[in-house]
Amino acid sequence: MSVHELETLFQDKVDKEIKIEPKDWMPEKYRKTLIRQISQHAHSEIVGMLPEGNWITRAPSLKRKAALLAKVQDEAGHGLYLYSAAETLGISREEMLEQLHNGTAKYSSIFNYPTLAWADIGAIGWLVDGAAIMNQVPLCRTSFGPYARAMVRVCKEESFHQRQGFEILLTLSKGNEAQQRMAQDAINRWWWPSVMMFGPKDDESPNTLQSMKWKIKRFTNDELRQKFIDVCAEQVKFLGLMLPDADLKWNEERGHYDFGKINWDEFWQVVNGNGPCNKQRLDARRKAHDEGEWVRQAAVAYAEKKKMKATMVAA
Ligand code: BYC
Repeated sequence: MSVHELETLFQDKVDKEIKIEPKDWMPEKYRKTLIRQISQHAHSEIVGMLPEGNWITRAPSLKRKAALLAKVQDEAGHGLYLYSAAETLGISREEMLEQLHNGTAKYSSIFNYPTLAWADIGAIGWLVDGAAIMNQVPLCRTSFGPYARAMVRVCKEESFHQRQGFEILLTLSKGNEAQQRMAQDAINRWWWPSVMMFGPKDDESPNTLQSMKWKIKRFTNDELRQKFIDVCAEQVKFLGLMLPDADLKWNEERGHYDFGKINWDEFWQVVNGNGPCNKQRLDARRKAHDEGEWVRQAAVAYAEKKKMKATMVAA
């Protein structure tokens, strides 16, 4: 069969909602796009543990500490499922980690902002996990089987994360004046970076068109961003707090909220390594990787020992 015929067959499968599995024929660019997106997603989960991990020792109660610890552990699990899904496409975990550590692979811009107060943990849960769910629920129907299946469990856990964040902010919003101010300040700092998480506007997103055709993406960046803004504009009313956007206004005609200008210059600065915490985050990941070297060596040595014993028994 010619490549053209294979490509037609492939697209036909995608159009019929038949999942693509690792051993199926796929266009090289489809494989590359998925490796790029899934590994970026995995790195985001792993780097995403750092801003929240910062507050585990300082959570205000045992209950909050246990919930935060569980959430951060969930993120580690998500990273591992995603690395495994990417490995089925023919890239090794070592290669993906090398790309993260040498700065050639991206991870979500959002994790390059600092967590300055306890309320930031609430804002991350509500806004960052809220944005993640908005983006990830459609990924449960993405065309590549292992990615879609990994997303089902990830989304279940993310919805618990989102609720714990909202509940932290709700508690603070019912507290004293200082607590209310802390909650509002966290929302002010996390709102716009969360809106940017969905990626560049559609007319500046080089990958969207093809990814939609291959059903890797089910909605465009702008469609998901608008859904997120519509949901948050309503939810914030329950908190009695505000989103920091003077132009946020319901538009009857569009059936959506209008919103203010996004600072795309800030977004690209952060994506290109110049955000407030980019250096700190990468340094922390490299250090953890170096310090874990002995664990990897021990695991390999143990596996070899076990294999040798099994061969001796068989002989
Ligand atoms: N940050 O053509 P585009 C989570 C890059 S949630 C950095 O639209 P695409 C978590 C993009 O990679 C966060 N870079 O790309 C939550 C591309 O560059 P390259 C992770 C970004 O792929 C709570 C270029 O800009 N979620 O993990 O069609 C706690 C042009 O963009 C960003 C996912 O990764 C950004 N925000 O669409 C803990 C979800 N946005 O690669 C953890 C899966 C764009 O061409 N990923 N770029 O050099 C996706 O759905 C899509 O990859 C995106 C971007 C919507 C993010």
